[in-house]
Amino acid sequence: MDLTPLHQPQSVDADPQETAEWRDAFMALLAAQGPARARFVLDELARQARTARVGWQPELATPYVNTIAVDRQPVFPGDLAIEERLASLMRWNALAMVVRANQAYGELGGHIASYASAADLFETGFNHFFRARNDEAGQTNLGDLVFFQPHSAPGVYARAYLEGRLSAEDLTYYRQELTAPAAATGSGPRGLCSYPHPCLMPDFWQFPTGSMGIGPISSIYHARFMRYLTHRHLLDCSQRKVWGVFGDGEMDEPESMSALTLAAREGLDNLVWVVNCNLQRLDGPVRGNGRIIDELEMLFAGAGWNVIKLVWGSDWDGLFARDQGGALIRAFANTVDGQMQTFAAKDGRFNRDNFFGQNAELARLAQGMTDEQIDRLKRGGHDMVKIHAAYDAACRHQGQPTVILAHTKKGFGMGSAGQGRMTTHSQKKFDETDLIAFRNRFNLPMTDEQVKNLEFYKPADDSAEMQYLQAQRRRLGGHLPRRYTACERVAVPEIASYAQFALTAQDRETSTTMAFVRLLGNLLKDTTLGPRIVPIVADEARTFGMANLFKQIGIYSSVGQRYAPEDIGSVLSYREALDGQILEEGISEAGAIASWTAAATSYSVHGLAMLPFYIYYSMFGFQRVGDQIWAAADQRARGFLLGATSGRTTLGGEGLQHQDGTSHLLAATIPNCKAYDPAFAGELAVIIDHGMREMLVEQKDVFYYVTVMNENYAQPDLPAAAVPDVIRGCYKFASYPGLSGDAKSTRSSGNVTLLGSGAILTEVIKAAVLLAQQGLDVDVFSVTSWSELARDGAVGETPFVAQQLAGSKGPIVAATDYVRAVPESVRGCLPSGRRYVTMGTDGFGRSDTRAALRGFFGVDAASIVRAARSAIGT
Ligand SMILES: Cc1ncc(C[n+]2csc(CCOP(=O)(O)OP(=O)(O)O)c2C)c(N)n1
Repeated sequence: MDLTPLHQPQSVDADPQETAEWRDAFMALLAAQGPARARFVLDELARQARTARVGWQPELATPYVNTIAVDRQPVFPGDLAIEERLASLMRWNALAMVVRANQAYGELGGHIASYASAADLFETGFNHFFRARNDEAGQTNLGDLVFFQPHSAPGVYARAYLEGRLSAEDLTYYRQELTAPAAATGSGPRGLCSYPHPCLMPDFWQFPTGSMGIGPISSIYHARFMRYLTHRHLLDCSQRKVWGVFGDGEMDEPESMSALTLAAREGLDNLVWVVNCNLQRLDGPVRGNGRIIDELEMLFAGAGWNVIKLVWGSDWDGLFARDQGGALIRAFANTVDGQMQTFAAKDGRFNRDNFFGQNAELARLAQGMTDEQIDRLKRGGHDMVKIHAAYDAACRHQGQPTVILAHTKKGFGMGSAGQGRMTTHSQKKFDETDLIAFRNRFNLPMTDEQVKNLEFYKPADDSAEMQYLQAQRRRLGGHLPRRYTACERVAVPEIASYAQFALTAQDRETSTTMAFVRLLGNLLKDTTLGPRIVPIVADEARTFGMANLFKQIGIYSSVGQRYAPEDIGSVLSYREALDGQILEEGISEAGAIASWTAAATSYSVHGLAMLPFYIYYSMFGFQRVGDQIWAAADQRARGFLLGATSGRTTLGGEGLQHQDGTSHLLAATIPNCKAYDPAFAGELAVIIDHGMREMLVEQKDVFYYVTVMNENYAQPDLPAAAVPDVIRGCYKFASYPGLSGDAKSTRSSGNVTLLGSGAILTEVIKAAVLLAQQGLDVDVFSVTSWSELARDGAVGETPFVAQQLAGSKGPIVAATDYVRAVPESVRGCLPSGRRYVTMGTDGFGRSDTRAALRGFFGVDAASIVRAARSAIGT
């Protein structure tokens, strides 16, 4: 469907005389009675039209002009001239940083054009709106959350340089994080990471945005999580805002779009997006043959957002005022973005001939303007007065999130070197003429020599500019971005108080999923820890037997429950509440993981440690939203991911798309993710307990991925001695001495060592019994974490797994419900000289019974017996 009104057929005016009468009547009404009455009458007419079914729909797109009329603009509260001079300096320092890095090492990359388009959008925020966390006078004001467009990072560094937070030397190590002296010695200039990465600059960046789309969705769920904290009386976030500056090309990402309706439904008026509509992405125009601003306006308005179009700068005000006949609006309605980009790339003369030259009315408007003036006509996103008006309106708007669609030029001010050019995204080389032109364009107080040497420029501390810069930030609470980590420890109850049922399970039959749910229910009752727990589901709570939690702790809803649930009389009835604790995200894994990230980083973003448990179909985790998990890892998340119904053969019936055999492989690639595949409830309890202590008490930046299964089987007691080994990844489960056919003889006919994890450990145990019956001595080890064993093996002198297996004998056979690469990951860590055979579930899943699937993939007891016999050569 083409959304641009440009392509809608123009209806023919059959009776201009009559049309004029209607128009005059409406204008008279507006003049006499004002806009409120005018809106009422329009609504009434619309109602009539609907009743009569005339088939009329109002256009969602408004004309290509500013939403905020000139007479509604507040007075600009700052010193415009100083702010413009400061912005020019940031532009220069950002440019110099990138060009210098690339002069030294051409491979380093970096971007200039994006920040060139976004500088005024950033600067107006920094000077007037973005509030920093402030801990002065014994009071903590936690400030706003700001998401920065990633490839505009040089601009944020450039500001931090003027603010005195980064040195000129630091800037010279942009994109040289390893070469910078601080990397080797811990002091001196530090390297600046390419994009916002809290992992790499943990005192600076708060939110990773480098992968397009993740910043936008994350910002929505952070804003929603602030509401959750407020409504649950954990932390008052009611005065704080979430700002996000994103690209217009970035809006094409499914993640950018997928939570728009959630933001509107939740009435997130604490959220402001600024979409930098420079009309270009990397390769070319975002919508060459349409208009991205119109398209986004319709999309956001349809989703329920407050939309502010910020299209033209102040120097257009006079033109619009003189344009009584509406020639400009008509001309814009016929100008597609590809053409608008060409206008950006060309000079004033070209624009006079080709834009204003389209007809006599337009030409008249441009009369009296020099080519230079035409060239300097600003788009809205480059005019701080207009930007301020838009931000101010966004801050005051209530009941809806706001998006500001800011029209800019990509590579603004880069002249012939890049402004509006198709190739500008990656432009990072400037010759001397271009540099001098840039200096002149922005009136930089620098000599030719300084410019050619790409010197960074910083005015004296006592200059009016620097005084102003610092004063504005002081007023807003201090500098940002800045990342904090201080938060109070949360006490974790003794394991026996909540997990004794799992530690001494006495062979009762249950699944690890059920054990997890019971464990979670118990933890929720702890008066200290319980309120900090955030259970998260993506419409699978019933699948995992969690429906009892609906009643117990409620599902969070910002409006409570406005209906009587069908099952109101049931003890498990569906209960939504303002202070509900469960985040039920519906069928959006992207939303649920964004929600998890917000909770998992609350310790840093809000100074309040929360503990999220997101439980999901394991196949729809790393495989589906792996990049978001990677970003959460970058943001140093602390929390639990529970991959339920995991294992390619343990989840019978569901088939290829649902059966997960790879999540442990993917989890192992994330450095701060500890992944476990426990077989038994006792192991699970020990793992969760240890994880909670690492995250909440020791405050380590780790998160846990734990797989849980839906297969019921006998749950043995966990011996206390095994506890530390469960955490390290492997413990001896049992020995099965070979049984001779002759009762008097105890001589074994060989040895074999079996390793297993998750539900497949039960097959391994069955195989051990069979092998023992055949006269073999068998040792069985439960591997709780292949990746922890492999990591230990990569650094330790004698790998832990080798120590564990030292007392065992014979070939080693390992089986899991995951691809063979998972157990293969420890091959290099095993005791030397032992044969190692791995069995796994490579290939596509199938729908059938567990038994059939395990036979098919060769991970059932019979297959393990065969593999063991073949390994020992019998
Ligand atoms: C998921 C993802 N895909 C691709 C990229 C590579 N990339 C970086 S910037 C960019 C273009 C961005 O265009 P836009 O959002 O319009 O921002 P602009 O630079 O034009 O302001 C692309 C494709 C990325 N960073 N993330």
